[in-house]
Amino acid sequence: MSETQLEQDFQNKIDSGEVIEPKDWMPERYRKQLIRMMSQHAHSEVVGMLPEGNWITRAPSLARKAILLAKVQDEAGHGLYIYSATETLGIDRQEMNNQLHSGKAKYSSIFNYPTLTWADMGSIGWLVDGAAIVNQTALAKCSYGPYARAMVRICKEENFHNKQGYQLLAYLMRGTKEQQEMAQESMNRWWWPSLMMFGPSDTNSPNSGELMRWKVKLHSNDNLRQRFIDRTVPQAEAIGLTIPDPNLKWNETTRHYDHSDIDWAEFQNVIAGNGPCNRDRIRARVKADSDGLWVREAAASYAKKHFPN
Ligand code: BYC
Repeated sequence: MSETQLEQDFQNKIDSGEVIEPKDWMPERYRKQLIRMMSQHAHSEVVGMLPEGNWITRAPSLARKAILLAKVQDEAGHGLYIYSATETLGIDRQEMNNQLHSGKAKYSSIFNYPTLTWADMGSIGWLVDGAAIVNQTALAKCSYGPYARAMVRICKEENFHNKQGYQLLAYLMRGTKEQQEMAQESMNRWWWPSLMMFGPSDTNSPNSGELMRWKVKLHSNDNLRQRFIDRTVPQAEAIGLTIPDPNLKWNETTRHYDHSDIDWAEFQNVIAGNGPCNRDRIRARVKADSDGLWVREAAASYAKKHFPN
């Protein structure tokens, strides 16, 4: 069968809603796009452990510490599911890590911001995991089976993350004046970077057209961002937090919130490697990789000896 015919059949499968599995024929470009996007996602989960891990030893109570520990461990698990799902496309984990360390592969811009106060644990759970849920609920219906299935479980866990973050902030908002100010100050810092998680605006998103044609992405970046804003504003109001956007306003005609423009120069700067924590994050991951080398070598040697085939 000719390449053109194979591509046509592939597109027909996608159009009729069939799921693509690892052994199915797929265009090389589909494979490459998935590897790019899924490895970026897996790296985000693992790098995302760093800003929250920073607060485990400083959690204000045993219960908060147990919750934070469980959340950070969940993120490690998410990274592992997605790395495994990405390996079904013919790339191995070490190669993905090498791409992260060399800067070839990205990870979410959001994790290049520092966690300065305890309230940031609330903002990450509520806003960052909240944004991730909106994005990942759509990805759970994407055309690539292993990715879609990983998303189903991940979304369940992200819901717990989201709720614990919101509850943490709600608790601070019922507390002292200082606690309320800490929560608001944290919200002020995390709101705009959370909106940037959805990627550039639709008119400036080079990968969206292809990914939507292949139903990897089911909704555009702006569409998902708007969904996140619409569901988050009433939650902020309910606990007395103010969204740091003077132009935020409910629009009766569109039935969505209008908002100010996003500072895309800041976004581009962060994804180019110049955010507040980019260098620290990569340094931490390179160190973890080299510190863990002896474990990987020992495991490989054990496997070779005991399971030669
Ligand atoms: N950060 O054409 P576009 C979590 C890049 S972690 C960095 O729109 P696409 C959590 C993009 O890669 C959840 N880079 O791209 C963990 C592309 O550059 P390259 C993370 C970004 O792929 C721990 C260029 O900009 N979720 O939940 O169509 C604790 C042009 O963009 C970003 C995922 O990774 C960004 N924000 O759409 C708590 C979801 N945005 O690669 C929570 C999976 C764009 O060509 N990924 N870029 O050099 C996606 O859904 C899509 O890849 C994106 C971007 C919507 C992010």
